[in-house]
Amino acid sequence: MKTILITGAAGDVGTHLRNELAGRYALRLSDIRPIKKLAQGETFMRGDVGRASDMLRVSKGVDAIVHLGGFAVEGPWDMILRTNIVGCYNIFEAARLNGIKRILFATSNHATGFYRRDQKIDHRSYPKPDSRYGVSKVFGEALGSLYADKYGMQVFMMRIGNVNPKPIDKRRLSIWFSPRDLAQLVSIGIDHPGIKFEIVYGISGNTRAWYDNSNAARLGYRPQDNAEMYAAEVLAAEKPATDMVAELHQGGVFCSAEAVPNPAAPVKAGKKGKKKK
Ligand code: 15L
Repeated sequence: MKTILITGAAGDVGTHLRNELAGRYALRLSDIRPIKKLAQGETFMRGDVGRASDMLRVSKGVDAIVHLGGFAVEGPWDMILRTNIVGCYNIFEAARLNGIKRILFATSNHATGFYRRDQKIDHRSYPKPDSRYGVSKVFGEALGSLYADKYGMQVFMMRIGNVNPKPIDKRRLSIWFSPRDLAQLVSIGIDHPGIKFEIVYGISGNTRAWYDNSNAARLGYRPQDNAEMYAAEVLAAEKPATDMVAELHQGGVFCSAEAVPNPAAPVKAGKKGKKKK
């Protein structure tokens, strides 16, 4: 059984992935936050992506790395710089020094978020980041390309939409990524024998997708879910648009805001609305 390191494993995507991949791989989980409850086949090693020595230590001896660690939304530059840019460098460099060939990187729909919603893009589309966060994901894609070409690493770039049990609003009907489709795509990234450097979109088989995901299909990806089955319910709850920059572009509010709340973050006590997860 392969041993897979998941960085940022305490986060939302990491938590879904752990559940879905249980029993298929031995999972080494790493995060700056503690993970106390471990399932069978899981081990935990605390690590800060911003510290090169931590990344060297946590990645030793694994077969592949799924790098989810870092800041998950738009936020302050010093935070993005340390966790997403320096952090991304640290994990690629640790992989190279430890002789780990295969690395999967959670890039994002926000690497291309300034494409308009009436445009269809694919894995060859030029990046159009919508935020400092999006820029950090483009940096990760460029770094992965360098490590593939220069050091022969096998690099799998997933431009992830929104991982959630259900799509949460109109924009997410286009970019929803169900947990089981996430697991399928990640397994392709880990096990496909022919990966050199690939970019794929991390979305389910959504009718309203803005992406031509034929590169993922070529590698065997067959999504089982489609956000359309939730469309009536989601659209009925949708509030009229007020931010036209957000409304026109694929990245939504990342295109207009200086900080974006994490849609998966727990709602604080006393605040209106329900916890999303
Ligand atoms: C992302 O890249 C974020 O990590 C996630 O929290 C969501 O905001 C998602 O994009 C999205 O666009 O919904």
